[in-house]
Amino acid sequence: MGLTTKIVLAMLLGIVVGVLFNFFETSQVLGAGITGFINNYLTEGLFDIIGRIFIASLKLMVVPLVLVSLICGACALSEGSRVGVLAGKTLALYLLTTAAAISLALMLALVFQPGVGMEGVQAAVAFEPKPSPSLSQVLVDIFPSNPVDAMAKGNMLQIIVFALLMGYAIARCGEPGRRMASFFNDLNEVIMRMVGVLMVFAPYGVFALLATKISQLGTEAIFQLGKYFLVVLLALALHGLGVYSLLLKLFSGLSPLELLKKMRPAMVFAFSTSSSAATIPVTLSTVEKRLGVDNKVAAFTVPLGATVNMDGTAIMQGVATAFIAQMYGIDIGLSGYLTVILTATLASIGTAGVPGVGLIMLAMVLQQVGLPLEGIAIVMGVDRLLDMVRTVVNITGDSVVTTIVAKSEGYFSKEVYYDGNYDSVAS
Ligand code: DAS
Repeated sequence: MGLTTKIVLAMLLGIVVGVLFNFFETSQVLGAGITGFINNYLTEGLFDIIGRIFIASLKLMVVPLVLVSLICGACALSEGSRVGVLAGKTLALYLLTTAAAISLALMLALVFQPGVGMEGVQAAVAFEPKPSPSLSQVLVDIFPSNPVDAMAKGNMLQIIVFALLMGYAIARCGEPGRRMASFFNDLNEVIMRMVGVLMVFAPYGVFALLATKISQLGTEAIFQLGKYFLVVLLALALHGLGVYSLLLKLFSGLSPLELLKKMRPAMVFAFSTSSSAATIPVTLSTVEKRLGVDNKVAAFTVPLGATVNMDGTAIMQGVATAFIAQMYGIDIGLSGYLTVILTATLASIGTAGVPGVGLIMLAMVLQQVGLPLEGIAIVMGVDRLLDMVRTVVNITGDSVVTTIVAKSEGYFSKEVYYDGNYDSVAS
């Protein structure tokens, strides 16, 4: 049985076990003793430990992989004259898809009115808004003042900037540059092999993470906020399956179904970890080895996308903003919704792809249009499961744009894309 099949089966088993544990917890059908054992020794014990080790093992590889593969990619691309065009296309498509995502979300929320009649809903938990950075600070923060600090903190945008600069310099450094390029290409092979070694443990990590997360979901909150929950899911499905398929067909002529089938391992990782950043090693390996995208492009577009391209998150922000406005009976008007689209699109640039970052960005959006931040405390109750689903949309969007840009720039293999190889996640 291939690794992808094992990962998908582990996901399904984790969900089933999580739902069962959730049922035991809420119904107490097994009695306090057994339920307590399950909580203490499994979901908050063994499974929690395995899940946290699994995420740590993924994060372990993110910085070295992004740094080295991007230095290799930037060095190789710098020999050509299309670096600027490639970067421009990538950024334009990322911003365009994010703006489209939040516009779709706002339209659906205005049609289905999930917040109307919700005036009496109480907050599930208190939400302490964290100070959100100003736009100018976000732009300044993109440039590292200390590359070691950037790597230590996993500041993806700063690592990308440093790697692009180093790769560009290596390409213009004669014999020393050729030696360095050879070294980094060899090191990239080793790091990809390390990712492959860690992938062996993936099924256990995916199972443990999902069994824990699903068992701890507040199902009562999902019923109370059912309409909000369903509108977000509908928008995520329409964008993830409709908009991306349309873009892929229009801009590359490639089969959307093939991409979705081959992206399964990365989607399962995104769903299990709720972190685009932690999923970078799998997204990178998948688009290169299964979609036929050249490392020169993927090494730039995938880490960049994990940081600046969060269509799923933008969708949640669009629906949540309309939901909160409706719940409090505040009409922010067309200008308010246009401000939401602009703010959410720009807000996604400066925030890392980690669990729950969407709510922090939502605070920025609500502040911009004068809506009460207390509304976040309401939607937080169902945000955990929505975070898992929207992270899948986030990385899928990264992969679609990566494929479109790679094909348009000639750094793409159609044979690999259609080769029917559904199993080499990271070899
Ligand atoms: N979990 C975030 C990500 O990694 C998305 C979010 O919080 O909305 O993409």
